[in-house]
Amino acid sequence: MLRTRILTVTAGAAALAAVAVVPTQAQAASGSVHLYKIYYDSPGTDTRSNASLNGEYVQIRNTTSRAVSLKGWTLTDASNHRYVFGNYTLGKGATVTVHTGKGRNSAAHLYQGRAAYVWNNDKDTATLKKANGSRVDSCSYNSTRVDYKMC
Ligand SMILES: [Ca+2]
Ligand SMILES: [Ca+2]
Repeated sequence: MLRTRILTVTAGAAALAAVAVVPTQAQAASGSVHLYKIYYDSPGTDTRSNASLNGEYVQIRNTTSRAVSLKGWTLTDASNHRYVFGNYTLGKGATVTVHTGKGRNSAAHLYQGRAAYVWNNDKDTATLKKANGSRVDSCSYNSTRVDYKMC
């Protein structure tokens, strides 16, 4: 009776240890906050209207298993136009669209509030950095044949 109980406890401990190890490996292996898409040539003629400016955007995706605060992070282009994230948290598995023009920020949409385009229609580089300046990701394109880039 006692022997059986000890064996059961041992098996249980081994199972717990296995459970404890697996999520750690999964976190390390999968998931990041990264640039997902740049829509650099907004649809139609580039009139600089707010709607056209907002048709130009960058998407950032969080494939980690936890929400990540982007407060103080920066998104810059090749000529150092800089967008600084405010008090914003990107949920786990979520994607945020950072539009060039003006608008009301929400969980899924942020607005740089600009009156001019940022992402060149031919070539450019988007760089995402943490508040401390360390680079998180960058994404370059060099084509006028398509209007967007999947990073
Ligand atoms: Ca256009
Ligand atoms: Ca640019």
